[in-house]
Amino acid sequence: MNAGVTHLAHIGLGSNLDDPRAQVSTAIAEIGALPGTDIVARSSLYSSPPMGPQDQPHYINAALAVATRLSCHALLDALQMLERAHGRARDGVHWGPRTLDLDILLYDDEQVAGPRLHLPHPGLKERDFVVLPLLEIAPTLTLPDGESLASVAARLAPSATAVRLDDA
Ligand code: A4P
Ligand code: MG
Repeated sequence: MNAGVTHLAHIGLGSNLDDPRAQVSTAIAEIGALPGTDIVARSSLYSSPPMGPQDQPHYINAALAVATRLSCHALLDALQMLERAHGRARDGVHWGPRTLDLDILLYDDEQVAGPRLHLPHPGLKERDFVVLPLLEIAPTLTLPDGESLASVAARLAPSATAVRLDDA
């Protein structure tokens, strides 16, 4: 970690077990308390039907922008520690239910394809429950491949199922 450099990271949050709204709201506060990390923007909460196995509850999703001095791998370590603290059990069900899922969507303009970390997050452009909260907090964002987030959102719009919760 270079203590002098601040990075802009976007984080996607998801939960569909054990009071998902509380899981996501608590996680936002916890991310803001990570060392060298400040929340720049947080989206509303969104509700969406599950992608993957359908025999699981709807999800609550949200997106955060943070300014952080953590490296992308240190940030991943910290987010996985928070997932575990929220009782996240990795039981092997692909896209199965979870108390808390924290994904690094973007980290500056980094493009990484390592064993533990892919940047941008590989599912970003296909998931309305990621793109819509992200667009709310970063309407003018351009992805590292040069495509605007607004254009991704427009492409997803006809089949989008995520709904912004007005009271969140
Ligand atoms: N990993 C690689 N890149 C990243 C990154 N950018 N951010 C690695 C975070 N982790 C990253 O993730 C598996 C591994 O991905 C990690 O060990 C990390 O090193 P995981 O969280 O353990 O497993 P997973 O989440 O079950 O797998 P996957 O494929 O990442 O699932 P997703 O993409 O997180 O999707 N439906 C709705 N409506 N809303 C949701 O939020 N989420 C999922 C899970 C399924 N269906 C959903 C939702
Ligand atoms: Mg994940």
